[in-house]
This record gives sequence, structure tokens and C-alpha cells, in this order.
Amino acid sequence: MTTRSTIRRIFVGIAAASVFLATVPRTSAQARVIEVTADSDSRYKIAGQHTPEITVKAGEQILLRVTAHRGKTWNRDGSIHGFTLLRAKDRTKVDGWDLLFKPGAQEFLLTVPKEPGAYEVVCTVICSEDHEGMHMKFTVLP
Ligand SMILES: [Cu+2]
Repeated sequence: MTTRSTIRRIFVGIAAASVFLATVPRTSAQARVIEVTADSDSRYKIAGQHTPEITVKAGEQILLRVTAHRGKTWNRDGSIHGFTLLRAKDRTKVDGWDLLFKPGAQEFLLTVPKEPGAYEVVCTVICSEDHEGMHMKFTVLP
């Protein structure tokens, strides 16, 4: 094998690897799945929990699997509920965690903030007169 053909093979190999990486689905197998219903009564619901609450580990990847049902009102763009993560201490938004839901099932691959502590999820769509009550605790463990 000549040097030139070796180099060419390496190049083709790298190109093939890049294509492979680009087409790997973003739903990582390691991501923990968290299922939430954003319901028509302007409440988040999690199966098996009386008061819904999410507890995760700092920096971990989660797959948020949402089923959303329309309340009484919704946004012009068709979003029926929101899901925005705020730091509890100062109510500032966490980057990348400002989600809007459409009716039905949808998934979001998200990375938990690196800073452990208390957070809160709030709905950002005026989904009914009970919209203000649409929030839940979100705890990030070290
Ligand atoms: Cu809502």
C-alpha cells in the first residue's frame, strides 16, 4: 500500500465518521426520561406524584417527554403551555430551558444546570384563569 492510498483511506474514514456522528439521533440512550403532562386544568402532572416535582442531578442530560392538553386560552403561535426554568433565589431564567408546548406529545433533550439548588418551573402561556398556579418545584442535586 502506498502512502498516498493510506492517507486517502484515513481521509475517507474520517469523512465517514463525521457523517455518522451528524446522523446519530439526539435522543441519547443515557438521558433519563422524565414524563410530564401539561394539562387542560393549568397544572403540570407527573404520574405517581400528588404534587409534581422534578429532582435531577447537576449537569445530567434528561429527555423531557411532554403530553400537553389545551386549556381555555393559548398563544397565537399555537403554544398552549410553557415550561420555563427559573432559579428560585432570584427568579432568573436558565438558558435553554424556555420551552413552549403544542398540543399532544413532544420531547426535549435538555442538560440540567451545573449549579445545584432550588429551581422552579413556570408556565409562560396564559392558559386559563388558573395559569398563575401552573408551576412546580425543580431540585438540582450535586
Ligand atoms: Cu399553562
